[in-house]
Amino acid sequence: MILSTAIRVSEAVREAVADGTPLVALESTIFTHGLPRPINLEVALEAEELVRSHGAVPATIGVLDGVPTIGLTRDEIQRLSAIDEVVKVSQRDLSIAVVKGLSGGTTVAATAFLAHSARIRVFATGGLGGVHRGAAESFDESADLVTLAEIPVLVVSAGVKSILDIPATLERLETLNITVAGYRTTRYPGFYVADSGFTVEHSVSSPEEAASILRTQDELGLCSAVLIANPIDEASQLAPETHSRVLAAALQAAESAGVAGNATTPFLLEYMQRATEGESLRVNVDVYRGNVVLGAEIATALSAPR
Ligand code: PSU
Ligand code: MN
Repeated sequence: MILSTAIRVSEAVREAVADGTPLVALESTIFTHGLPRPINLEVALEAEELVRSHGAVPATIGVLDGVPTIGLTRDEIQRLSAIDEVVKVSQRDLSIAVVKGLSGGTTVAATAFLAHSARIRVFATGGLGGVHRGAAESFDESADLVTLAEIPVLVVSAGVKSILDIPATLERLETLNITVAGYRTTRYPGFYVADSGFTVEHSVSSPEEAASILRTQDELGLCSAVLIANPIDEASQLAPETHSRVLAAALQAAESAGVAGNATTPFLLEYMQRATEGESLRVNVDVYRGNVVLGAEIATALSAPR
């Protein structure tokens, strides 16, 4: 494993990589910025448990006191989840966080980058960053997309949140050569809802098939990510009418408040939580659980002898 001395890899993760034990990377922005306290910590720890109970080793990734860490311990996750000055660390922020000794939640971009540096192949998250509405003028597009164009990791997500411009995000995924497949569907998921109203061309039918696609990317010498878009069960989704109504209000509120840049995603998420009296939060957590389980299944399939 070629790793910079600036990066710390836990013993558990080192061993799992060396032994070929299935590993699933988990991001930390989801619990530093995406979810409110105290549920943020509960969800972060539960995600690790879900990975374990599905036969894989979790590697929660974040930056603690200026140290990018792959495989945060339970205590470290707890600390990171409770720091008031915690920053949101995307890939470009990593070096600054190290130099300044900051603690931060790593975004999908930074997490994918760090996971890859430790040879972790599978990463489960809730929703990806994408193209924001109005991006044609604001240029606000998540660095997640750019990073995934050049990091060969398999990411399980429930698509992107409908707070973003979904069709524009799908176009950018295509431009950036990021492989996308729906899990048992060609309807692209809308995070809170099973169907965003947009489609993808391909679907995969099993964890084994998803794992085969990643292996084949390697064999072909492709180095972009594989995105598996895993929809929430229709029975657990946010009611589509509620979803459209609250979404419109959240977008309006962000515009009136003049929210911009990387504060936009946390603002809209918090607004949706308040406006649905926690229902969007329940769905958010359910979506994440589903992705973590599928991530563990894919990691297991990837480690199985062929
Ligand atoms: N989408 C969610 N919840 C989140 C995020 C996205 O549903 O917490 C976080 C992820 O960590 C993602 C980041 O990588 O926001 C994207 O932020 P930005 O658009 O500033 O790149
Ligand atoms: Mn942005």
